[in-house]
Amino acid sequence: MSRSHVVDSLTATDFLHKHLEPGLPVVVRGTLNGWRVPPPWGLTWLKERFGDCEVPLFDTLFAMEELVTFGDYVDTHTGMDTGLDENTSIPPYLRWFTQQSKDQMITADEAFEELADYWAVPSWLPQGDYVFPPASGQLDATRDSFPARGMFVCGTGGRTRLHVDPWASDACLCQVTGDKRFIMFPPEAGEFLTDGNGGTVDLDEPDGTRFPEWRRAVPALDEVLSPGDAIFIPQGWYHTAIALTDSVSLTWNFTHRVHEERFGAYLSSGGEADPVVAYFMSNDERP
Ligand SMILES: O=C(O)CCC(=O)C(=O)O
Ligand SMILES: [Fe+2]
Repeated sequence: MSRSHVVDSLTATDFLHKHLEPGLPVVVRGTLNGWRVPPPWGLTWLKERFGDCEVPLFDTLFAMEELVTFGDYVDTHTGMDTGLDENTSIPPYLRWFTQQSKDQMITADEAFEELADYWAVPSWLPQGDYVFPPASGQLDATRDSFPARGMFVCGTGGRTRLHVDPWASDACLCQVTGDKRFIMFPPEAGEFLTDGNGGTVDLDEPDGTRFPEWRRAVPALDEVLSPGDAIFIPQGWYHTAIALTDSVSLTWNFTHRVHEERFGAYLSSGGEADPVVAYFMSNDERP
């Protein structure tokens, strides 16, 4: 496996030409260490701020299961300090998203407002020229809303099953607390990883009947993200993540102007009906 996708620093120009345009992932080590409150952010510190907030818990993909308080989640599902082994049960996953559809009741908007001064978007990401969310000026994920912008918290063993991100969009994930293993496959591996009916293999419990060739898919990236690291997840790449310790990440999705055509094709082939797309693309739905 080539490791050219792991770097210790990155310029905006290199990011644009070597990663964003061609759709190639990159892990940038330590790129968040200049934050006003540098990683790691302690779970106790977060609980002091947000302990009473109601937050949604999810399964290992994107199915919402229950609402609890942030404090209850931290008390119940983190701090075991057992280390990850085959006996570790899979805790639910706290995904606390800012507003991204008209009907969303629970949002992380106030929490993001409170944290806005404490962190910064990686310096290599574009500051403007986004087509999704649409904006004529600059956008900054610390202050502006993005699709799937959220704080992801999980105890050791928490995971996100293999998937491709929606909305024909790219994503950035900042690892704030703990270690998280990220495994990625290029879009071409879809031939082995999917069943042709919208199903993607669960690498933790692969169903060899539905996905007879899943073993032929070769990961192009298998890296542990530590506090201070960030990863770029290009559209179409299959990815799965597992928390090796209690973990906190900040993440959001976007489409830059260089992929305007791809996004246009997505919109005209039914994407416009997606509630998240509708929320961001129509002026009357957003505040
Ligand atoms: O950090 C994770 O658990 C996975 C993040 C991710 O892939 C997503 O939210 O789309
Ligand atoms: Fe994802």
